[in-house]
Formats: sequence, C-alpha cells, structure tokens
Amino acid sequence: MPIYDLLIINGIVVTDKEIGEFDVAVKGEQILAVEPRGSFSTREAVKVIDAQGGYVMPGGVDAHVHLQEPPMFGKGSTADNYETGSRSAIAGGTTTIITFAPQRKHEPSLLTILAATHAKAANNCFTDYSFHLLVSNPTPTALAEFATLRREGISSLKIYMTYEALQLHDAQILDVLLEARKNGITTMVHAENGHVIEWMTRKLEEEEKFAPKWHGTSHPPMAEFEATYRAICLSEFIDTPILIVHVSSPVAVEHIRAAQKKGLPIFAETCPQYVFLTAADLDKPGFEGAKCVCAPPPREGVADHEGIWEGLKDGTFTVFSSDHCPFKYEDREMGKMSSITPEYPEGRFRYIPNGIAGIETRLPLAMSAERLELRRLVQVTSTDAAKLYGLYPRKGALLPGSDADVTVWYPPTGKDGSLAEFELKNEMLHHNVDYTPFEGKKLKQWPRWTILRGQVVWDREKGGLLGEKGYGKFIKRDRSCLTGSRGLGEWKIPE
Ligand code: DUC
Ligand code: ZN
Repeated sequence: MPIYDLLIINGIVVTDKEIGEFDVAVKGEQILAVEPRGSFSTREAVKVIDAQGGYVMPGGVDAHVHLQEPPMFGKGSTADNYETGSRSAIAGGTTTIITFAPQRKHEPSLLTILAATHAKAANNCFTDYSFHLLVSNPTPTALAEFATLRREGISSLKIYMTYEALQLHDAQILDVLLEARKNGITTMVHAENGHVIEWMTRKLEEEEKFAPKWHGTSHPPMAEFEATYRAICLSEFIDTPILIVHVSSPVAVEHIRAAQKKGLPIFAETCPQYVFLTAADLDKPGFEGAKCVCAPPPREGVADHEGIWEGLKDGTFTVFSSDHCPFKYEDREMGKMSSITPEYPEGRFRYIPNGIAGIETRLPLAMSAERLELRRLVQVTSTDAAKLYGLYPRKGALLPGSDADVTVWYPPTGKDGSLAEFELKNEMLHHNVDYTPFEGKKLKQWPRWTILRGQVVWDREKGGLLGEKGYGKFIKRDRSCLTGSRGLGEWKIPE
C-alpha cells in the first residue's frame, strides 16, 4: 500500500518564509510533509512529479475576480462565467479565487444574492472559490444580514465610492464599516471619487472628447488619492480594517503607507495593469485603446510603475490580484464595442465597460518580471491573500494539513540559469475573451503543473487542462488573521 498519493521531488520549494531544496509529499487532498530533498522514497508513491529544479509554490490565490456579473461598470456584462474564468485561472497557476456576489441598488437582501451566486458557481468551477459580498444598498435589512453572512463563511465585502450603479455616500460607508466591525468582516473599498469622475467626463464631452484615451483623463489620480484618504479616515473613525483595492497611483500609496505607519489596519491591493500598462495603451489607434479601459486607469508611465513596485517590495501592498473583469472587444451588445453607436462611430468612453481580463496572466507576468524576491511574490500572490481573507493555513501554504494546492514552474533552460523568452498571445489563454490587454508582452515563465487538492489539474506538456469542471468547491472562510481592531479609534462603539 503506497504511503503517498503524490510526491513532488527535485524542486526548489518557495513559501512566504523559506526557499530551498525540499520534496513535497501529498496524501489524499492534503500536504502530508515537506522535507529536505531525497527524504521520501518514490517507490512508496502512487504518482511522482519530477520538478527538475523548477520552483514549487503554494497555488495562487486571486482574491479579486469578477465573473458572470450583470452590467455595472458601463454597458456590458462580464464575458467569463464560473466555468471559463476558473478554467483560465487553473492554466495560469491559480487554485483559489474569490469572486463577487453583487447586490444592485434595487435589491434589499444580501442573502438572496449569496444564494444566487452559489447557484452560478456550483458544479461549474475548476478552482476552489469563495465570494465577497458587493454591497450597494446597505439598508437595515442588508446590514442585519452581516452576522448570517459570517456564519455562511463570508468574511469580507466590497463597497464602491464611484459608479452610479454602486456608489455609496459617506454615511452609508460608515453604516457598512460599523456593521462590518461588529461582525469581524473586512471591507474592501474601491476608492475613486465618483463625483470628480462624472464632472471630468462632462467637461471632456463638452469638448467633444469621446475616444477611449479620455477615459484615463476622466479618472485623475486626484480622484483616487482623495477617496483613498477619505476611506482611511472613515476606517480610522470606526476603528475597523479596510483594504483599498486596485491601487494605481503612487500618491495613493503614500496615504496608505502613512496610515500603516500610524498603526492603522489599512491594507492595500494592486494589480498587473498598474505595473505593466500605461496611458499610452489607452491611446492606441482607432478604438483599440478600449481594450485597456479599466478603473482606475493605467497611469502615465515608468515613474508610476516604480511607485507601485516599491509598495509591493516594502510591504505596503498586502496582495497582488488580477481584478479580472473581462469584456469581449468585438461584442457590440455586451463588450467594449457596445459603446459604439451610429451617432458615436468611434465609441463614447463613458459607456465602455470598465475592466480587463487577467486571471491567467497574473502569475506568469509577476514571475517573468523578476522584480520581486520570490518569497515576497508568494506572499502577495497567495499566502497573504489567504491570511487576509480567512483562508489560511488551508490555502496559501505548504504546511502539513494544508490543502495540496501547488504550482510548479519550469526550471531554467540556459546554462547561466536563464529562461527562454516567449511572447504572450491571446490564443494561449483559456478565458472566453477575444483579446488580452497584455498581448505581445515578453514572458519567461508559465506554470508547468498546477495541482488542486492533490489532483494534477494542469499539465502544460501533457494534455494541458486536466482538471474537471465541478471539482472546485466552495470554501467557507474564517475572519481575517491579519486584521484586528486596535481599540484606539476616536469614537468608541457602544457595546
Ligand atoms: N474596475 C474595473 O476596471 N473593472 C471592474 C470594477 C472596477 O472597479
Ligand atoms: Zn473596483
């Protein structure tokens, strides 16, 4: 009777804390042990993966994913459903995703939304998954449901300071933060000032500026850093943790860093689009710039990217997520081209659905950039996402008893330890989108194998996608293990 169901040997194991020559033993769906190279007998294993010197990491955790959502960010609906989005994740080395269960302004109950989102995901996922509740209508009914959400394994929610369909005013934000605090829920905040964006959009339209590139102008860094600072102040007042999502501007990073230095529980996320795309990508010929319309928009250039990399290196950012929010380019009903009408043949940026695909390219881009020390890369792409959102140590770790979720990368091929470069093309990807905003980027890495709860679900050399739709399951989450109230807020909440 074999002792191990799977052995991963000859790899360089990288976790948030360690890097070294270790072998990984898996029994059933869990990690049994991680021991120095050569510790396990391959004759005692049902299956052996020889990593041949490649990196072996905890499977990616992508905590910012929009799938199968109705129109909310402009005209269109997201192109990926739970099947195609999670399929794409697996092929890019991500084994757990947290998507959004979106409440719209006319909907009173969050529990109804949660049930509807479960129905969309059930039996359709290639990855394990959970949901953040997206709260756009914090009525007394909705707020009273937070306690039940926690019992249902939901320990985070998201709110917006922009988008007409979703925007909360400050008193509503305080309502949400207070209830979140009482229930041990972490609040994610889309921090852009929606009134500034609407004012800018109106001014640009008065000057007949409708092309995609004006989307960037309509979302100035000021709209982001004002809202970021305001969100920090509201969080400090209620004394409860928040995470600022998809930070794009170094000035917003400065506000976050200063708040963290004060000891406030302010967490932050950034995404590949803010280190790999720039405003020039919005200014491509014709309507092409629409392919990179997302919010906040890609910023001016290298100096902005450097400010974001610095925050990733020094720990200001807790997570590096994709904000996968895919819209097809050519689709005139639901995609980017839905903003083109006979009256506006070159489109109208105000109606271009905001969002880009990136669930599959997040880890390969991060690995290929070689900008982050590898333990730090594991932290921001897996371990700290799991910690922040109450999945650790089941996810984001290679500890005995953790789920055996593993990504194995290619070993160096060159004599000097280098890797061959190749060009990213949309045809390599597994999403349901007709383009990638990162087309043509030079990559050096791609996951060789992805393993989810002990099963090889991606083998790039032999069969590609091996996982089955429906193997991915809902994971109940606990409260965050990174956040906690300092109990030092200006305003003490009556018990
Ligand atoms: N930004 C995007 O680009 N898409 C979805 C939502 C968001 O905030
Ligand atoms: Zn957002």
